[in-house]
Amino acid sequence: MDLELISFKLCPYVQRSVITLLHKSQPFKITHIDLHNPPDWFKELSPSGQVPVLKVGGSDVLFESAVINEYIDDITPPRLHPDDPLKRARHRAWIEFGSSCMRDILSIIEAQTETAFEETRLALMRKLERIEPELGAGRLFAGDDLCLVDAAWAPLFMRLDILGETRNLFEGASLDKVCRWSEALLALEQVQKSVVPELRELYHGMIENRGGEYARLALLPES
Ligand SMILES: N[C@@H](CCC(=O)N[C@@H](CS)C(=O)NCC(=O)O)C(=O)O
Repeated sequence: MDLELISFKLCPYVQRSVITLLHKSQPFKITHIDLHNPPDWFKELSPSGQVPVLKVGGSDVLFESAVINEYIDDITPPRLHPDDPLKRARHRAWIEFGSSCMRDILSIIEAQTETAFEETRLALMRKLERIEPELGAGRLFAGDDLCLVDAAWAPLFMRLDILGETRNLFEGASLDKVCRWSEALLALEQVQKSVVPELRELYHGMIENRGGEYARLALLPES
């Protein structure tokens, strides 16, 4: 199957699909675009104007990371989604929840005051506390084998890890299992290889451009 993933180097949603493709050892081509100045062919291709987009067989087009990941999973057995319909629905729900946590990270980065920063940080911590009891004794979300929830959450943990280098975002939160899950995910080869080598620098650049309190306190040199 001829697969081409249209990407923006910083995009965590694209990264979800890259993790799944790498995990499945499925060959694919990746084409990075500049989302701030998207080429005309991309505007034609993507109904939402967003990445990821997956071109299949040169002509068919898929969009939305959760849908793309399910398609990749469907065509490359064995499945990473549970067979049981109720369990599968619950996994889909936690993937959606992961997307909402990803948006919370943007709110943290964009917070313009220390109070807003703290409010947005705590809002995300409260959400992570909701997934904590879902985690069992295994290393990953549903045991020791990777599932699509893992692929969806690893990009979020990678960004929290970078942000955490200069400010402890987990302060005051009871998230032992979430932290263990994050560590296990970030140690996986398919996760480490799912981003460009310069991701950290690009991410810092993006944070500085947003000009929030986090950038002022954690990244910019004191004047
Ligand atoms: N719900 C989408 C979200 C994708 C998304 O937000 N992509 C961002 C880049 S990380 C994007 O393309 N933004 C450009 C825009 O919204 O115009 C998914 O899961 O695929």
